[in-house]
Amino acid sequence: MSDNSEDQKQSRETGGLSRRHVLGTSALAGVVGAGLAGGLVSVPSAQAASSSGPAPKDFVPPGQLDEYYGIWSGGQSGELRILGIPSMRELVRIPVFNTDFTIGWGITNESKRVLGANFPAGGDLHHPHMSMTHGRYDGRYIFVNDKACTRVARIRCDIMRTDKIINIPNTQSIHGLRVQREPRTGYVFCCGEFRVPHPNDGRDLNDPSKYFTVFTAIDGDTMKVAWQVLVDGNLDNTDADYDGKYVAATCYNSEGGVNLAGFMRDERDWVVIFDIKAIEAAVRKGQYKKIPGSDVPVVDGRHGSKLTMYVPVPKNPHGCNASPDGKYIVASGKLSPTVTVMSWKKIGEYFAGKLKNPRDIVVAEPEMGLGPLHTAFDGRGNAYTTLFIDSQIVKWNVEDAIKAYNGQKVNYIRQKLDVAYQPGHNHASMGETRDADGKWLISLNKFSKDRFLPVGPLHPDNDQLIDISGDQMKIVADGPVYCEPHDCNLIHRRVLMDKVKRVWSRNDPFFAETVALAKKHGVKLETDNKVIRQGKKVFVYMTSAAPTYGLEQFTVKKGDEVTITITNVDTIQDLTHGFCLANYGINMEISPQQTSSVTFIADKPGVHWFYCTFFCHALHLEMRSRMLVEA
Ligand code: K7E
Ligand code: CUA
Ligand code: CA
Repeated sequence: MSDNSEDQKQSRETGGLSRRHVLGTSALAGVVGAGLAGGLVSVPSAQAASSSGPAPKDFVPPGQLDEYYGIWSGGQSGELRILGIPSMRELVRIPVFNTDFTIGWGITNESKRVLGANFPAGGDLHHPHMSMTHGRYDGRYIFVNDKACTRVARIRCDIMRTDKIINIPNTQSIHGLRVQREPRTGYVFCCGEFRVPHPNDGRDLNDPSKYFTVFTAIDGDTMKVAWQVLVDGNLDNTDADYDGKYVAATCYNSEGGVNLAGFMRDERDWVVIFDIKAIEAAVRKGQYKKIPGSDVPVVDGRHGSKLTMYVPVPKNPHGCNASPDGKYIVASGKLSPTVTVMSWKKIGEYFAGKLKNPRDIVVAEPEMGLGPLHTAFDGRGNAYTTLFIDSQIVKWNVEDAIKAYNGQKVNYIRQKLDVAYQPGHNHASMGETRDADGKWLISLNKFSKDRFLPVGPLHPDNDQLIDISGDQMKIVADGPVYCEPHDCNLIHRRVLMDKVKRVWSRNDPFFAETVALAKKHGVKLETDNKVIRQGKKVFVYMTSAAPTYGLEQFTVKKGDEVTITITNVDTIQDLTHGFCLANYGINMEISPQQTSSVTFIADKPGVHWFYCTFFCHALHLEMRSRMLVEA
């Protein structure tokens, strides 16, 4: 349905606005200008760039800060990444389900307490979402899912560290994850994607009639499962309303299939909608079961239940996105060229018994193009849907789509923009909140093909920055990223900047257990440098202050269980020390005012230097001491 000349016009526009091109032009102009003025030819400064024509919209001059935090899924890396937007510069990586040698995630005792003792090797992180209060980001937490190992984690925004990870029972593979918007988060909703028997202990292997999955609500404050809902079919993506009443999820396997043909058999699947208040009431009244092996209330939300409704929608829907005006929930069709627009108000009427047919809540089903996956919103009544197969983003108007559904002759499509290539999620700045500001859109493209220098058969993804502030979408920049970010949030810096700590506070709960153990040992972490032996257990306490550790050496015996606890007594921000123990595979970060600890068996006798791994001082290389292990 895209008009050819329109497409050509757009590709002309996007071609003319590539980042390389614009930067190249202004750099050249800067050089020419300097030459004409008789000055030295130098690297063009920010001023030179802006005085020689308009700076590209994503240009953030040296020393200036980005306007948005980009909270990026790290995909198969299991980590979360934070970018500055619009510059697309990566600021930090936050290990979540993965191990990380830079900060010692998976190595330090503090991280192991979060990960659990026998944590799996990695995770597949798809969906990061910040906690909200009254439909607005509140800067407390970011919640993320692990599709690989059926887990959900919470990241504390003040220190940007993972502080809780939990396993979700009675399902396999958590995919969709969203937060309760009203009154606050509150619940973290997550979708169990794979159906398996429960208990999954080998007794019912190849009897799919015994397979099922559940929808889960986690209490975001305690990180305990509050309740689960047994559903028909499976669950893919989810999103909640702005009133705290309902939450919806797409299902692509209504068939209960166990292979591709099975997942695709029927022409329709469904969106399942959960009545939060009714579920809470059922749990209060004890109308639930517990599934052997877990201790969480599971209510029955299968067909016929009053707690849920099943809305038939075209084949294998995927993305599930609530509009920031609080009115609609949009399911993207994937194998159907349509998206289905549903009204939260009508959902309320259905649950109140005023509407009989679940399809009565559908207010529009506009055609988009091939492979609609996810939809974003600009807060001005427009929606932006990715088309995976067409490699496009469609801008469309929601109210016009509703008019067209009601038989009026209106064109709801505003623009189709080619992206490079095969987009999955997109995300608009503040677009999943009441503060949707319609400035930037990110298209998270799965394929980059020829857009970057070749780096081997594994290509980076290509995340494109799109200016949506005007009538027409305009691509401003390409951003290569290590695959595979599925999703991101664009969060205005006003939400976070003042909440993020620059230096640890000494009473941070992140290392409180370590501090409590030191207290039991009678150790004052900020001043004491000593070794305490309890049988075969040895506790080594020391400070770090650039450029020395508090101990020049300590001695243990082969086979001892050694716990090294280091407190960085430096107070200057950015003055991080490290602790790397040679030939023991141990490294950890100790940032200003932080206490970090690690426990290991001293199984290799001899001299082992430990050294600082963060360049903290002119004498940083000299910041090293010895562990002597007696044979
Ligand atoms: Cu569409 Cu995991 Cu959000 Cu990937 S999911 S794209
Ligand atoms: Cu301390 Cu380098
Ligand atoms: Ca299906």
